[in-house]
Amino acid sequence: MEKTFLMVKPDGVQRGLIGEIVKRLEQKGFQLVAAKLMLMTREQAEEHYAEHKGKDFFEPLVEFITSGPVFAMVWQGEQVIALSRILNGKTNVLEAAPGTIRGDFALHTRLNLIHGSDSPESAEREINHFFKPEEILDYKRDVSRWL
Ligand code: RTP
Ligand code: MG
Repeated sequence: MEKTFLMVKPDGVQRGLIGEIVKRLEQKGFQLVAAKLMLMTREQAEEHYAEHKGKDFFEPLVEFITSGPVFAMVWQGEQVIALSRILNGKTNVLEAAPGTIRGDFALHTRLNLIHGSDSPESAEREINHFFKPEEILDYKRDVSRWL
């Protein structure tokens, strides 16, 4: 089953949107397999966003992402990498459609609430960057057992 790395950014944590974002991913049908609230170090942030090094938004981005706790998660499901990015919405605030997390809640292209891996290679790298293998759980969801 495909896995991806998703992270509520510091603005989402501060605005109390962790629950709203997790709810949307659960409702879509994805399964949460790891999660933790953490502070990203500058080194972690620079490595996480290495592809953007040299761009004008790199330094403000690193400042923003290290400014407070983030909620790091691993989700699994069919095509979760591409489908979760559709739930997140477009990066450009002017293109993020209503109904998406960014479209419904974000006012800014940088302060855009959520990160999602953009390819299978990024997902593997980012999951390994933020989680130890033993922090990622392998379990079956069976709602009928609990009702
Ligand atoms: P993410 O990596 O956070 O999931 O977002 P993304 O793929 O949609 O966007 P990406 O191009 O990877 O950019 C990473 C993050 O940098 C900030 N950004 N600011 N022009 C700007 O000011 C600008 N462009 C990008 C956003 O926080 C974006 O999510
Ligand atoms: Mg990206």
